[in-house]
Formats: sequence, structure tokens, C-alpha cells
Amino acid sequence: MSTFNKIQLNKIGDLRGNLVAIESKNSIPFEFKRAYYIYSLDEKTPRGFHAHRELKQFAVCVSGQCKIKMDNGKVKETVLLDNPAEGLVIGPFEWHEMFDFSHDCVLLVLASEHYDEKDYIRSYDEFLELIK
Ligand code: T46
Repeated sequence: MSTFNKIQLNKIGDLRGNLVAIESKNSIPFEFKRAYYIYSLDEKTPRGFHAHRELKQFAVCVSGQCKIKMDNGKVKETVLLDNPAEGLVIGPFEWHEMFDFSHDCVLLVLASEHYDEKDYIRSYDEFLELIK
């Protein structure tokens, strides 16, 4: 049983292939205002290294795979994302680091708010202070 919230999405498959739909507040537990994706990633160059103050996000590897190290200040867990029909909720005050990207990795992220750099906590020491 994981501390962090992995969600299985409904995969609709037929002879033509698969389709996965993600509905705001239905497939995932929040409304999203923004989508972004990261790709052409270097296997040896991790990303992330921050937490958010308010932002809720849902990350799904729509191609390839990667790992996300999750840390809520009490529990640290590495989550493998390797299935386009499964994603991970990244909540506020969850420090996250993405790494071990496959060459074909495309990580799609749905976010509850528009981009706001002020929402980022980019210092791990500050993160630990804030969650006390
Ligand atoms: C997160 C993880 C999973 C924008 O201009 N708009 C955007 O919507 C985003 C997400 C980023 N940016 C700019 C900010 C930076 O200048 O793109 C540049 C790269 O962003 P960052 O270094 O934060 O990228 P990652 O991959 O470390 O983190 C991203 C998200 O920023 C972050 O919210 O949780 O993916």
C-alpha cells in the first residue's frame, strides 16, 4: 500500500488500439486549468526537486517510463510510471524528483492552476521547515 495516490484510468481498447480519457474532477480528484508535458529527456538528468504550496497535479507517462521520488517529509517513496493508463497525484507539500527517463518518455502533467513561480518551494530545507 502506497502513501501516494496512484490512479488507474479507464482504458478503452479495441482492434484499433487504446483510448484513455482524463476528465476534470471525475477521473482525478481536482479540476485542472493547465496541461504541460516534458519530453526529449536525458536519462541521467533528473528534474523537479521542488514542492508546491497549493498546486495539485496529476502525472502520467503517456509514452515510455520514468520514476518519481516522492517525499512528504515523513515518507519517501519511488513511484514507477510506465503505463499510459495510470498516473500519480502530486499534492501540495509533496517534494518530487523525476528521474530514470526512458528515451521515449513523454510525461504529461495536468495541473489545478495556471503557472505561478511563487507557488514553488525550491529549497529542501525550506520545505522541511514549512511542513513542521
Ligand atoms: C512539476 C514537475 C512535475 C512555464 O513557463 N510554464 C509551466 O507551466 C511550467 C510547468 C514551467 N514553465 C517554465 C518554468 C521554467 O523556466 O519552464 C521551465 C522549466 O520548469 P521546471 O524547471 O520547473 O521543470 P521541472 O520539469 O523541474 O518541473 C515541472 C513543473 O515545473 C513542476 O510544477 O511539478 O514538472
